[in-house]
Amino acid sequence: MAYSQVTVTEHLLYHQQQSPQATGRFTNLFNDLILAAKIISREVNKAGLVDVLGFTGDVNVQGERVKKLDEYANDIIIHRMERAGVLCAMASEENAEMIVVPDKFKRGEYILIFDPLDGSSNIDVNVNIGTIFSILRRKSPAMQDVTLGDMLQAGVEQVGAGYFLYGTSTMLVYTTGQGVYGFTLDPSVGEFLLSHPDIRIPEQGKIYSVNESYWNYWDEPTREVVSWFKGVDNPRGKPHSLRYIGSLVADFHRTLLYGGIFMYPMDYRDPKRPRGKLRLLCEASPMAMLAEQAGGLATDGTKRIMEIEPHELHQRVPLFVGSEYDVRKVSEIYRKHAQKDGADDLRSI
Ligand code: FBP
Repeated sequence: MAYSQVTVTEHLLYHQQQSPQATGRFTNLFNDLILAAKIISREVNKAGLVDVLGFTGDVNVQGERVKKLDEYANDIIIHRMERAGVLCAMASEENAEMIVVPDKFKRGEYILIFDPLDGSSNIDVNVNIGTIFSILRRKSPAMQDVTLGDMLQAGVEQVGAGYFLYGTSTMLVYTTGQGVYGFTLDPSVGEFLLSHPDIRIPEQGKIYSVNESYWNYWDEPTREVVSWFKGVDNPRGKPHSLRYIGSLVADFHRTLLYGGIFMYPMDYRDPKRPRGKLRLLCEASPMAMLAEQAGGLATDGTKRIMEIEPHELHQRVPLFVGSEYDVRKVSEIYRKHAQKDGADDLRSI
């Protein structure tokens, strides 16, 4: 059977047969997540025709004005996943606190952490946006109340991660630790069908992606990193091309397929609190698992994103993700400066 006729459920079941302790509950989780994404995709596709563009008037826990579609996507995912019967708790980029599944619903051992609509600055201008998700298993015993500790797990603890991309077509890209697979929604049959089997990131890329308008807020090492990608001192002897969409899902998707590097460095826009923008749990960790499963790397400049122990739900980190050669080059430059400053890994957390 041509691979483009393989559905996500069939693909999940096939991979589940490889793991003896599989129960089918993971597939149920995915099926409900996919239904939520189909509903969001339908709304995104007709965004200009229905009243879902613009702001709700509220401000979220990140201090950002909430977009109507962001709120819509958040509500759809929480509504669907509370009823999935396999989760005990969730965390959303839009909600300050963790979301415990009410006990009126059947619960399970899984935890879903998600960014309901990534790339919110692009929603109203019809540029690719997406939903990013990370799946964990609770650590505390099932009969006890689920705790924040169950949410604050390092990337290496993820049992699954991925994103839905709402663009020229709607895609699902995911991993359960056995490689990375891309599926495209065929609206005529309403199914995500396998379109990109076993995705591998090219070892070295030709593209770098960063918002250079923050140059004045970067420290010297970061400026040297970005300058390196504009230089010719690389095996190709040519500068990398610059591409920046401003939606992490879209910039990451291009990096996954074409190679290169996506960077969101730490910056000093807030001199008292230099930091990255992207969230560790619902953005950096899932993208790191995908990148590593596709043969790439993901760091905060020097430290592996997957090994960073989270200490708060909406913790932010610098992110450098993509082709192995390019991400290693970044670490090399940061380490050189760290050693010059006599500091060891100043930058990791
Ligand atoms: P949200 O849209 O989910 O808040 O995500 C943050 C984000 O939009 C990323 O998708 C993107 O990579 C980044 O912020 C763009 O930030 P900036 O406008 O500072 O370049």
